[in-house]
Amino acid sequence: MNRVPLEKKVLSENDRIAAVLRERFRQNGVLCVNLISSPGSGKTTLLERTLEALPPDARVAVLTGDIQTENDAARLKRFGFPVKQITTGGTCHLDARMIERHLEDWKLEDLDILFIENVGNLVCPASYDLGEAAKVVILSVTEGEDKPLKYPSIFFKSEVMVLSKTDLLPYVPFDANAAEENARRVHPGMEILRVSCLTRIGLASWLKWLECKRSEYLQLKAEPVA
Ligand SMILES: Nc1nc2c(ncn2[C@@H]2O[C@H](COP(=O)(O)OP(=O)(O)OP(=O)(O)O)[C@@H](O)[C@H]2O)c(=O)[nH]1
Ligand SMILES: [Mg+2]
Repeated sequence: MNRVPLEKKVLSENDRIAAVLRERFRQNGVLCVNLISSPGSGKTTLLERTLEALPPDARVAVLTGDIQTENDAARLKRFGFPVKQITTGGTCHLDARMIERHLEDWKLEDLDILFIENVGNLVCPASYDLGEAAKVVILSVTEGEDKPLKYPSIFFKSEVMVLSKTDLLPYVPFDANAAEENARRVHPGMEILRVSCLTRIGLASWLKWLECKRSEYLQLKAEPVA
């Protein structure tokens, strides 16, 4: 019996579309950030605090993915920026085709930053390039310090880890230093930001990271492609 290497084919098709998206983002100077975490780690809340902190004329948009419901889009639309929900209907990750389709009626030249909130899952989203400039992994303090060791791929591929819900540290048996050590065992030198969206402590470091990333991205854009 001949076996069809379907997974490989699907992934390479995804990579092809992601490469086209990455080039479109580059040409239009759009920093695309892909937020990934387990369900409920605080992706939407971090985006709420981020959108709230931006000036009303900021050129940002959000695509937010979930298996079901438009709940996250409804939460994020309140800030007045363009937001679209991607409902996957069962698929546990976003893929590049979904991003391409949901960008159809947005003009990329009108944007500086595109946030993508992936479906809550630490496994599958790691395998799907969406054309983003950076993946950001969020680990909340209620999840256990060992998660970077158990799900290394996403911690290895993410540029930064946001350790979220740090306001809960006094109430949970979670060793934040051990979690950070584990993340850096998987990804040496990884940048880690401790953030509480409740108290807003650490939020400034996240906003600063975004600002620096955007400047760095624009500098790269200005350099000729080798
Ligand atoms: N204490 C505390 N709770 C938080 C914080 N950030 C988020 N939460 C709560 O965590 C819960 C889940 O937050 P969401 O932002 O919906 O998480 P999510 O990652 O977007 O969830 P999915 O999209 O379903 O994967 C909500 O009840 C939030 O209020 C935080 O910094 N501190
Ligand atoms: Mg969410």
